[in-house]
Amino acid sequence: MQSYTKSRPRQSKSILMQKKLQKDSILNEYDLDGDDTITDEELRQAKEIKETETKLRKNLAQLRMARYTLIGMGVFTVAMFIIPIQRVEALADISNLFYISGAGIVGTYMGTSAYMAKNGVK
Ligand SMILES: [Ca+2]
Repeated sequence: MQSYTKSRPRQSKSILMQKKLQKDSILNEYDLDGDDTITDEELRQAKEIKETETKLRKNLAQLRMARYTLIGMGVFTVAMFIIPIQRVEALADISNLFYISGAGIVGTYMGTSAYMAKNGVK
């Protein structure tokens, strides 16, 4: 009983006391409506926003990868016309792998983006 009454005030104090943020806290961005109070709803919304931003960044990175792979394949193909024929023959095995892996990257990107557009980005 003694320990119960002893711990009770501490518990109610933590419920009643409002948490304060330091000035320019990194959590300020979660206060979406700017009323200096971070509600559970705002935290939930902020979480959704962060998740969406992460998805967009990921999509952008994949788009860049596919784009640069295509550009790289184009540059490689053009370079084949310029460099001497012995070197082209020496590079034949590598260039086959290069084209196959490049087409794989671009094809996978197009397939997944078409799939995600059909089923909603999740
Ligand atoms: Ca708020």
